[in-house]
Amino acid sequence: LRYLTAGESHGPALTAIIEGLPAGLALPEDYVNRQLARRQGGYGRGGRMRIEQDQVRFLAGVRGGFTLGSPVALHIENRDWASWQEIMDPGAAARLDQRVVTRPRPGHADLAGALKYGHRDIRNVLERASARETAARVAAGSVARRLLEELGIEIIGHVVRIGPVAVPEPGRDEDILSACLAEAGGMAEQGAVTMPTGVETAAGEGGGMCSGDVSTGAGTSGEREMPPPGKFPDLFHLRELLDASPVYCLHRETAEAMMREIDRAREAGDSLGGVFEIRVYGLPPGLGSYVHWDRRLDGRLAGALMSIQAIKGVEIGLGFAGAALPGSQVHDEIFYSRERGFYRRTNRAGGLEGGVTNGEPLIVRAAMKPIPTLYKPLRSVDLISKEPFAASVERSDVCAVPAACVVGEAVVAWELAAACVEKFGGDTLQEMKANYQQYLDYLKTR
Ligand code: EPS
Repeated sequence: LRYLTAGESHGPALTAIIEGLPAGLALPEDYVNRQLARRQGGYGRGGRMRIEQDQVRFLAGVRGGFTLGSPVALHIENRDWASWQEIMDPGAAARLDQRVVTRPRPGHADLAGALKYGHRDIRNVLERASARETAARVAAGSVARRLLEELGIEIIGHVVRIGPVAVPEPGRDEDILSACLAEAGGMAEQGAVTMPTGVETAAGEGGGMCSGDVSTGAGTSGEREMPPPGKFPDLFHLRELLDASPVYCLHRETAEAMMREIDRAREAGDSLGGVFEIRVYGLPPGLGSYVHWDRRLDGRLAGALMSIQAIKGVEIGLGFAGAALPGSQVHDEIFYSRERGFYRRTNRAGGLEGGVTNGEPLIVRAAMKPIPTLYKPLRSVDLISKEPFAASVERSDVCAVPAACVVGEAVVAWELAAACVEKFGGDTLQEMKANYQQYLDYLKTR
């Protein structure tokens, strides 16, 4: 499975070509559009999002709503193109003398890109380096996500930090998602009933990377048995909560504080970064491989997440927190029962061991730096005149962490779908599903 994207931020459109999908996958445009709309949302976006209304158009590889097995070409129009036609014209008519950018913005690809490609107009760099490109990645990732759904694999992402404001650390033996659900109101008491027990599987007592729970020793989870694998948390309810949150944060109080922080940053002419977490449920053990460096799924996921504009760090499972703990408090002990097969009571590894999925939910987090386009001026030097100046802008996002979370879901979906295609192959979805079922049947014999 592979894909390429093309498109400038103020060019006519963004394009992606996807190759390697099985035939027979249902692929409604609405499904992709829903993810595109989520990416456009989020408190803290700038004026551009009022202009764009991203909609996908399939140009190839899909007929009657199903994939054909041929390459899928998709297209997302840039509405802003209307105001940029003369400047961005691909032909000789382009007004190359207008809206010329010679002042590199600190934190952007501007200076390095202009030096590398020999551009005297930084517009030639920023147009492609822009996070506008992530619309194409979300579209491609939605296609991957659709494939994963067919295999019973579900993805959910949520924002856990914006600037200094973070969701409270869950207590020992508490999972961040259950803590957020409880806080959402009325869920606490009914928790055990309405919240499928799979939530506990999500991060177990380790609480994944979120908990920072350094006090929990291995094997101290007592007799609290994890639910059988394959059980999900109430993703439907979690997604409803996420859709209702302008910052895509499940913890209401924190979400409000995040918005206040974004307002403050906007007033101060500043920008904010943050952290999002992606979880994936229903993964079988055995995706990815330990046999070669470039087949390790942790490396692929980290690479995919790091390739998102402004992402500066990735953690899997306990992540950096694990470096401060003794091994006995980091590794997930292995148990066996006739009914459940091999299982864990904790998920500090975040669902990956040796670069291979271990059957537990995947937990990855990514840190985004504050957007470098600031109203508050930062010092820089003109590319041509070499004169110092103070870099500032007229239009920008203050915070794009919620949007980046949706992009994160997309790129994680892509890597997982690619790993599934590698392992289960098949030219048709039916063939792929049969291969998958055979593997699941085999696992039951182990
Ligand atoms: C971006 C700058 C802003 C963002 C843009 C990414 O665009 P503009 O300079 O046109 O106002 O709105 O994001 C998108 C267009 C998008 O679809 O996410 C940047 O410099 O990266």
